[in-house]
Amino acid sequence: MEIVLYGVAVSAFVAKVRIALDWKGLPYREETPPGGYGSPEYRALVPAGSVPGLVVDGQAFHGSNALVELVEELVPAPPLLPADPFGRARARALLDFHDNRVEAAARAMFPLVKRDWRAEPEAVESGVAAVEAALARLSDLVAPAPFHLGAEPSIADMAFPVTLQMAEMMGAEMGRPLAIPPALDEWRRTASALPPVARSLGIARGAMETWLAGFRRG
Ligand SMILES: N[C@@H](CCC(=O)N[C@@H](CS)C(=O)NCC(=O)O)C(=O)O
Repeated sequence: MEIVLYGVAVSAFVAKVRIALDWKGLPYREETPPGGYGSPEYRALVPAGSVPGLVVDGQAFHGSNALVELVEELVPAPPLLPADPFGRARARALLDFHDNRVEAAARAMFPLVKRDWRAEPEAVESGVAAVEAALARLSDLVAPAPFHLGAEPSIADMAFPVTLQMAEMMGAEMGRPLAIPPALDEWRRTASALPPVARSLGIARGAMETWLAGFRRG
């Protein structure tokens, strides 16, 4: 199988799929979308134009959760999802919570960093507080032991650390540190130490540092 992952290093959605591929030990090549995401050149390869995109033996796929499920079905071990239907449903719901609550709130901080955020302290406060509210909801939803779905890690753990790091770095940049609920501390440390997660955290950290430096005003 020839696998190409199209992505950008700051993206938590791309990280989710890179982590899934690394978890399986699948060989793949990672490339940035030619012409940038959404460009005609990239859409010729991945018609959706979004990242992550995955091309498997010439066939293009998109949507990070569909890509995770594809990887899981192509290579079942080691698993990314629990074996039982209830656990799988919980994992999918947590992925949805990650994408639509936590990542969505973290993503809303990007335009703030680009603007003159010093002139908009209320916007900074509400941007960071929105991520904290999503994390408070998450901590009510889960009881990590040590992972969200029990003793074994799943993609429902692995998807979060890059997003948390991204929000933390933007909060710190704007002088409003993000507070992560203490109940999630140990889970976060354990999930972050999984080697594929640690690798993507490193990739995303470097890319975020470069991105943040690009908007830093003297
Ligand atoms: N639901 C998509 C979201 C991915 C996403 O929003 N990707 C952004 C970059 S982080 C993107 O490609 N935006 C451009 C576009 O959608 O055309 C997924 O899970 O893959």
